[in-house]
Amino acid sequence: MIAYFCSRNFIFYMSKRTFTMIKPDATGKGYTGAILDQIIQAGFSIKAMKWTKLTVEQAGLFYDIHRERPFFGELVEFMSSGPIVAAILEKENAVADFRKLIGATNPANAEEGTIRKRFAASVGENAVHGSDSDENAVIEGDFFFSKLERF
Ligand code: 3AN
Repeated sequence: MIAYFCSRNFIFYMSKRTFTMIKPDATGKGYTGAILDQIIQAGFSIKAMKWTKLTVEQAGLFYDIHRERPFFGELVEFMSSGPIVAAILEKENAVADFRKLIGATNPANAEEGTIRKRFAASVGENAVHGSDSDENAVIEGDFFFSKLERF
């Protein structure tokens, strides 16, 4: 993590890492290679990666923050319906730059050329996950990877 100092003596932090998953819709349609290629071409380097499948319980734990939302059941069912690729990615300004690369949650609102615009079908099945904060990037990376599995 890098500390940046601005003129009014505020200190803020910009993490170099984010966490992503390629979701079951995208792995099932054979988009994994193309999505990884777009991520790497955008300047992210892979610091940890695994191909795995979540149980309903594991998907529920990962998305615990959304437990009260109306789409929670649908979300955990979908996220445990097939294989996913989980990865820790590194780049300057990783969280914000990756959110930009993937596009809006609803692919219908995503900018042209973003991963969700290219590969996602709907707001529920939207091809990729990207952490929404530095703090969640650490929590989500720790959910999937031990110290031995990352560098
Ligand atoms: P994002 O993944 O863009 O950060 P969140 O955090 O609002 O979006 O939602 C987490 C996940 O929940 C989304 N990636 C999507 O799969 C699912 N989701 C969000 N909104 C809906 C919805 N209205 N209906 C179904 N699933 C949704």
